[in-house]
Amino acid sequence: MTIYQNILEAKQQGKKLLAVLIDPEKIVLKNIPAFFEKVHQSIASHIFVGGSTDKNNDTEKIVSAIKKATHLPVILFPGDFSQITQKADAILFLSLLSGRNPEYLIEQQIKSVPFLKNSNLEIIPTGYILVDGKKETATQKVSNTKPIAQENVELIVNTALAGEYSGKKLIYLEAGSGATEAVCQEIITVVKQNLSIPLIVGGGIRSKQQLENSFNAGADLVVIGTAFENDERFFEDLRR
Ligand code: 1GP
Repeated sequence: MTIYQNILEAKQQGKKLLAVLIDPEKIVLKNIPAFFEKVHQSIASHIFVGGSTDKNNDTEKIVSAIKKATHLPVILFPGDFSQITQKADAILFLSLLSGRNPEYLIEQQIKSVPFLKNSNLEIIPTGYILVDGKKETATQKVSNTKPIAQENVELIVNTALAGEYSGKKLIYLEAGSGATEAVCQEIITVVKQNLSIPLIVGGGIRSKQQLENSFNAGADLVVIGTAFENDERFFEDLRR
């Protein structure tokens, strides 16, 4: 079964998924085995790897070490095509639908083709929607795009549906890494009501309560990075 089929099945069964986001610029290689001991005691089901930038080109090295440390699916969440490595299991093939920068709507995707066309990576077309998390995030700066205001619910819903109608297999609602305000429950609920494909939510989720709120509002998969980077004891709150 593919990783995507697994996500679809979980959605159908109402089983909620949690991805731990690892930023190759922020994790120390030698700490990976100990980090994963904690991951494995938690409800984490997926590992996302990526960041807005990877200045030292560490992604491949980090992904290789992660693959040795875990059997959880490892999915690339790349800031640009240079972060693609064959060592992962799958890639979120992202289009930044909230922005109007062709570089992140189609250029980066074209540049990634030589790395993908002969690879074994499972490619998962994903509509990526940045909403305002009340903090200028790295995604915003790097992509030179504006997030959608959380008040503009209709635009967020229509953007998500435009993604689904264009054939995206996932929609990722993103408040931005380290966001002050996570995506609010109302938005998650309305997007979920309109969407048929699985919904990912991330950015600024720091507590078990916030995680549960996002799940209850309709997120099929939640992504958390910063809260684990700041304090690995957070894994203990999320024991399986
Ligand atoms: C960022 O959605 C992810 O792309 C996770 O955000 O780092 O704020 O958890 P945090």
